[in-house]
Amino acid sequence: MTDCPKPPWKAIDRSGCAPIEIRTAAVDPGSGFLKRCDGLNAATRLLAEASRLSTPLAALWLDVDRFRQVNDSFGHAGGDRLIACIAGRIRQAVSGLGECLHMGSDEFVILIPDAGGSSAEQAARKLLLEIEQPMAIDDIMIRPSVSIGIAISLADDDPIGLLERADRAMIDAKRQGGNRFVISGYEALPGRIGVALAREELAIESALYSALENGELRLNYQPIVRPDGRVEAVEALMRCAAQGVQIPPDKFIPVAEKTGLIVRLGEWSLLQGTRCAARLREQGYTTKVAINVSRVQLLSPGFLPALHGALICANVPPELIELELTESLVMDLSPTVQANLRSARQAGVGLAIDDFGTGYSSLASLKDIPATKLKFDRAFISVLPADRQALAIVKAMTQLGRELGMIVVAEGVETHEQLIACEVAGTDATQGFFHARPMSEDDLILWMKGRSFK
Ligand code: G
Ligand code: G
Ligand code: MN
Repeated sequence: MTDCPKPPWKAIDRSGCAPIEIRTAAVDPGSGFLKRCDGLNAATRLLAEASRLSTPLAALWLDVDRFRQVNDSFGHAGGDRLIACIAGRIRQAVSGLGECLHMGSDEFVILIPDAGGSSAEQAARKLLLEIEQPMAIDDIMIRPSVSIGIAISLADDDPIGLLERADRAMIDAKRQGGNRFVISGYEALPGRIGVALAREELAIESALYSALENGELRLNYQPIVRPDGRVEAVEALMRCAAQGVQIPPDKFIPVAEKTGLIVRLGEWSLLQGTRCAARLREQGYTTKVAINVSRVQLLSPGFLPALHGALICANVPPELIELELTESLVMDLSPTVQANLRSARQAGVGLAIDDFGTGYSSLASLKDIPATKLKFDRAFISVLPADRQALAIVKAMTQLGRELGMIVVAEGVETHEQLIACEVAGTDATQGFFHARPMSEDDLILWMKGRSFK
């Protein structure tokens, strides 16, 4: 490490700190991966060679997706095992092709001589396939993945510039959800607006962490009411305050989904929501609690244990819990998502398709999900009763839901006329500001007590 050229390394270290020491325990001792600064030497050497032979040198920058989540969930020993396993898989995928460097923590660089764009893409595809095989940590199967940035050397390139471009492309791959590669030059380069948005997202991410730690998350509940006045269910809606200032859910949910934090937030809402169902039950109400879940949560190997854990902790029958699945989730049913949904349903938990009618391919997916409830998007309701076409669609969707044996709910009912229109169309229940706005758990109990039905 004595000849490690510090200033250039600092330039590509996003944390701005001194280069991270390689934790040798994290690296497969047999991997033969080069150390961080030896890596720069290798890049310098290979680039000089490439320039002499007039052949391109490809740099692939890999960063493990959701590594922080693995560390948080399984501790550093679990994180180290993941890194060692991924190092082994990288070696397997690129053996003989080039040199591999462990940049420290969860980052790797692979240098492939005489490789242009298509060879580098081929290597990246192979890496993604190899790395995403399931692996077990503490009896839980996880599917690791990486984000890859690719840069191909240019004439008169310098090693730092090459690696920086690969690193930037990797960040773009991560922004697009990870488990993919981006070739430098094709990334959506953040302009000034992009930078401002990125900063806002970082601020929201940091606020979410502190809200989790400081108890600044809340669930509010909005009733879903049957025509006879009975409360069929309440929908749990997450609220987040950072030092007293509310962040709207349409801002923080997408950031939480992008960063993987939604998994922790989702586990928290499962725990809170089931506890609220238990409290309602103690008060004599058999009202269901509907909890929103994102696709990212359903892809997480910890989803079912979290659901079962929440049910056990709260001691509520699974029939009192419903999972609300947004249509974007429903449109993209991977085998993992489907298996998790089926297991939840088999355990007795209800499944509601949320915001129905606003996306694509929703009809096809209806038959693939064992859903128990269909919720129309409020776009159809807000134009009632005047819009005859919307009314006809609401009637047809109600009939469809009924025939599939689902409870049919209209969302976003704000006026008495809209309520009547929905009831004429035959919906089983309605939700919206007309009945009540989302409210705190204590307010919900008071609101329920003020009604004549149990
Ligand atoms: O009140 P409203 O603005 O709360 O909610 C906006 C959107 O945020 C909802 O449509 C819902 O999909 C999403 N949302 C609210 N709470 C949660 C939650 O606990 N988990 C997830 N995944 N999404 C939520
Ligand atoms: O999860 P879902 O997409 O269904 O989220 C419900 C959202 O709809 C929440 O943001 C909630 O605050 C909002 N909402 C609930 N009732 C009404 C309503 O009557 N009108 C409008 N405009 N929004 C509503
Ligand atoms: Mn919802």
